[in-house]
Amino acid sequence: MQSIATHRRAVLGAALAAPWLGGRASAQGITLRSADIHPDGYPTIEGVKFMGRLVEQRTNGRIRIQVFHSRQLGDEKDTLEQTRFGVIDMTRVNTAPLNNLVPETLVAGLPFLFRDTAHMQRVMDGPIGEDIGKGTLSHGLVTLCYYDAGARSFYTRAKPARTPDDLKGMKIRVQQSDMWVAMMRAFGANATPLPYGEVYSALQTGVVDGAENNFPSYLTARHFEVAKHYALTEHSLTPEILAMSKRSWDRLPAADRDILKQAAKESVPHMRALWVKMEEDARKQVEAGGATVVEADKPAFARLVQPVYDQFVRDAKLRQLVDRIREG
Ligand code: GTR
Repeated sequence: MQSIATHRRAVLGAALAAPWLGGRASAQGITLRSADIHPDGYPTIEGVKFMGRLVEQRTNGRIRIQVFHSRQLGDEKDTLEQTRFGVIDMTRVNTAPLNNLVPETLVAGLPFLFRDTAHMQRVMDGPIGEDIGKGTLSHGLVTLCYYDAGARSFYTRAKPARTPDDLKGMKIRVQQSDMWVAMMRAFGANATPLPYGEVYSALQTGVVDGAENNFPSYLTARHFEVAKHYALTEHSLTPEILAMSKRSWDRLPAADRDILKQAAKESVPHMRALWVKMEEDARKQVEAGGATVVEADKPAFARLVQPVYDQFVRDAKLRQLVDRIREG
């Protein structure tokens, strides 16, 4: 067993010798830097902070996690790149910005695949989630755990998207993923992929006619101020991923990796409890703030998604994942 002091010296030496290493090592220990686009207090941020407290306790303060919220380190595509190359150590992103790089991740966002939240959680917490997560490894990322992101629904400026007909010809902002672009096409809309940080002004100026997201994001990004019609299409239950840089991971001893992995796992129920509460609160707040929430014809949307599956679930690996999810 390596002593802590030896480990510290090794880490410190490595950090000095390799400036690309994200983890800041000092005589006091290692600080892992973690990125998120959401504001402080958002359940994903609180999940990672909770994980950080566990890690700090279990390593006697030797390893800490510092969370950079509110896009301080950039939008999700940027923080993913930085994490892959070890400039930062961890990032919490949605599955969508990983889709083009790691096709397994697109499965988790497929429209109307998960039957409900319990199904999504069971799948992502079990062997299927693990298999999806393995796909990130060869791209420099270790998937630590999945967090909830609720159901995504459409919100629009002029009128609610109750049916696919309402969406016809509308420009809808989507995340930067080819699968999400195809999903909009299947629903009859025109997709405009944009980073999250640009959505508010795109909605405000009419560059797009609408977007889609869960209630907590609709609230905290203030999109409800500029696109007031929220229709409960609930077309995707795509979860969030907490990923660590493989470069940072590889230089930690196995015992520390176990501590990180276990703490990430334990942060999931904490995050989920906060999420449930925030979903309810956010809905109330956007309604109080002038947004209207209406029911949508979900079966009419669900009937249109086959082309997305035909285009993206082609090879045997992805087909198997989808089949296992459906059976699960
Ligand atoms: C949120 C999600 C973010 C990001 C954002 C978006 O629900 O938490 O990670 O994916 O949506 O639409 O860009």
